[in-house]
Amino acid sequence: MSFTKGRRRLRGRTVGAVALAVTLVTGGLAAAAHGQEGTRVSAEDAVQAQAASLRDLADQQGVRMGTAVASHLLDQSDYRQTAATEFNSVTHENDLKWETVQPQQGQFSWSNADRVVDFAEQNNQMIHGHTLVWHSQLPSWVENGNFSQDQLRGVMQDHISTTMGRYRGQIGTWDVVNEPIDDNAQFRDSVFYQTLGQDFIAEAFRMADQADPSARLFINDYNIDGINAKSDAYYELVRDLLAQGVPIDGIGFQGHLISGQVPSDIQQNIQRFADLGLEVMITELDIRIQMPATEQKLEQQARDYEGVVNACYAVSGCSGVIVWGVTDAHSWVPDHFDGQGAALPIDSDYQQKPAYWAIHEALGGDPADPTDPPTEDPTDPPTDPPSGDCEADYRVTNEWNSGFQAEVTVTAGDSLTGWTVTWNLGSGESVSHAWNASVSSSGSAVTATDVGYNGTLSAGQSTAFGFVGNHGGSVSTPQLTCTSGS
Ligand code: 9MR
Repeated sequence: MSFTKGRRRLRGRTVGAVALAVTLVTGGLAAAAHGQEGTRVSAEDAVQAQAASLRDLADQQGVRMGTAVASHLLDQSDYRQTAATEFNSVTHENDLKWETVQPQQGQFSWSNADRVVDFAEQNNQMIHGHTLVWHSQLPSWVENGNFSQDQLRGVMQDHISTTMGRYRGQIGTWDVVNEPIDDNAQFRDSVFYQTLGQDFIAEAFRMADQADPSARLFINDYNIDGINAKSDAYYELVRDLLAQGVPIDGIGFQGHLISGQVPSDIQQNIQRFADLGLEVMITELDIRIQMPATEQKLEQQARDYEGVVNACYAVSGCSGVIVWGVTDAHSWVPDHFDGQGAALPIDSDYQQKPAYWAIHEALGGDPADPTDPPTEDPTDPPTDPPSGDCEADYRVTNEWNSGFQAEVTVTAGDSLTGWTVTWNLGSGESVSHAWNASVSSSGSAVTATDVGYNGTLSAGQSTAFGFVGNHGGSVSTPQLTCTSGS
């Protein structure tokens, strides 16, 4: 992925000034709901009213900019509007966890999880599924079930296949195993580890791959954002899993961070996992502050967000960032860390904070002067609608000994419901895993189609999918054909 770098002009801006500008931007997150329509608008602020949302910018760059949502808050219009406008991806904060989905053995309860999935579909958003096998928020019938090895395998199999099966084709990426290593860099002493040993991880991934072969499968944890003993343990673990042929596609760095203490080697750490051929995602980003939040602390937080987001977007194998909550009012942080809070880019009144603008700028936006055209990067996908049905732009984003990763950006000519991209593989090439598209091959001919949520595009709108492939010595540059319909 390549990014246009905007200029940072907001450094001297006061929080109050940012807040005023915010009210006027993009209908001001939830400005209409706050009855702000009558606010007087200065010339400078009127210009700012044209600033793009984070979602617009992320879509233009073909990256994920997501948020965690709670189904019960979707009743609130401010919340709904902001979740839909600012983010191109959602994650269930709690509604897809084992204790919610299968509180009693064999009794599945989908209403809360379905609400979030329906919301994402209505708003044409990606969904990152969180989570299948985790020691926490696990019902007692699993934790204290005294199951034999075979019984626990059966329990895992049933939970994974039923949950993933329900959302097959709707949820594109999944945290299959969450937090299996503890803070001492040892396997966590969960019921899964006690009963099945470390192989429970490989087994869970194989079960998930069977349940939905087109989903991208992640392992996910906190305190692995920088290079340390715990992330080293993950590095060894995933290298091992890959060597065994376990179908693991990615690793999530949760990114629950403290302002002023963000590890300086995040990019290097992302890079080493990407070099293994894995997709990396920052899955639960929040950067907490010791309260009260002062202007200075919020500026520090903005620099911290900028550092993390840029670290991800600088590495082609890092597909995006998900923040853990829509606004500070919905963050888990104040309930869990005494005296700390204000951890998200949007505050409790739906006003954008300096951190918001830092992300905005990292995504190529410049809220201080949105009329400035961004510096063109020749590798950026075209912005003019193509003349035919659609156009597909192919880019190799990573390459190693015998493998490579590529990204294809589909841009609609006229509005489309469904798309199909075809191309021919070069000699010795094959496709192993794909994401955000359903990919099949017959001989050297490859066909990729949308996966539902990314099939509807308006004229000029783009979406991206990717895949990891093998090559026989060099990577070819194919000619692609894009047609409407899937
Ligand atoms: O944000 C979630 C919070 O509402 C729950 O009380 C908590 C219970 O463990 O889980 C929080 O989400 C966690 C996520 O599922 C896994 N990574 C750490 C997150 C923050 O605790």
